[in-house]
Amino acid sequence: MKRAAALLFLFCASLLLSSPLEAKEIRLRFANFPAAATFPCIAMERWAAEVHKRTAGAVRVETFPGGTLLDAKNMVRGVTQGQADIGCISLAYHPGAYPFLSVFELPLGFASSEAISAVMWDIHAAHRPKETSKVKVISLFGSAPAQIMSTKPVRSAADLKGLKLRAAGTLADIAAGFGALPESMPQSDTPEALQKGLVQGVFSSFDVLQDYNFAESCRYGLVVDMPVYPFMVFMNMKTWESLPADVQKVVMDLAREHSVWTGKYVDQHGKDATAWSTRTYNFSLAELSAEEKAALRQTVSPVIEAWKERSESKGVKAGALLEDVLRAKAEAEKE
Ligand code: DTR
Repeated sequence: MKRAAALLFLFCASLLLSSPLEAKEIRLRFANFPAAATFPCIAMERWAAEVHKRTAGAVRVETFPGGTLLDAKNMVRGVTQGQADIGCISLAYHPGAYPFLSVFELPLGFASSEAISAVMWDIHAAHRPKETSKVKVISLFGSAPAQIMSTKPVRSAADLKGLKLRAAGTLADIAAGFGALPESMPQSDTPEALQKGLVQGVFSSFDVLQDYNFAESCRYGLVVDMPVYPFMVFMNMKTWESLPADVQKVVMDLAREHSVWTGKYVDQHGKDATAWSTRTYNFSLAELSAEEKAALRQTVSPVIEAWKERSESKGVKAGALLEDVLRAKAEAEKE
């Protein structure tokens, strides 16, 4: 009997010894709305690979691009209700929901996504606004500055008047500000709108020329260097709290670095996509002079006052926030 008990004990011990540290694999479901080739999804795949690597395989991230798990409209509700552990949104699709973070939709003259993505992370980390308190923010980045892509020749600010443009959020107000006719819709609805002639162009960053093949219909482009579209990647709070401390550390150590990585990627990819469009579809690109860009920004500056009123009515110290952002911008653009 004693012998049997000893053998049973040794067997159990060997079992325990062989795998006590191999904790059960953590599986995270990451939902995203645009097509897999687009920069928000390229960033998602990079984040998944980095987390898997940096946790020595303890965490496996399943990615769901193209709205295959949650689309743009249902992303926030779906993640907070646990249909996915992680989600990505373009803040411009949620007017009024982010009175603090929508400061990054304003015409503040950021020249690159790399710079604004660093500033977005630092300002959010410093202020920790109420609007994101129910989720865990794990990355913040911008698209590259928005430009004009058009089915009609556009070479000057005057050519923008009366142009039916796809846009979203404050960028739609800005398009109206320079006399265009904005049609607000998620990026994923734009291909159909172009095909049906509902819009004559797109007001977004140039990466979509290639990633959504918009260059096939939009053979003309105008560099206006208007604001970026800000994005937020966030985790369900229960999922976050369920993660072991060492995994939480990996995620937060990655956060700012990955936000800037995404900015660098989309800045370069926009340039590559423009070159690809010229090679593939003889895409014709014009650019406003620095003076014309400044004049256009002045024309649309009333959106800043309108934002201040809206955000102050929701408890945001808008003036102080704007000063902080412009100070951080000057620092970031020095780097
Ligand atoms: N147009 C903006 C931002 C944006 C730029 N590139 C992509 C690619 C996929 C989705 C969105 C974007 C927007 O609609 O958010």
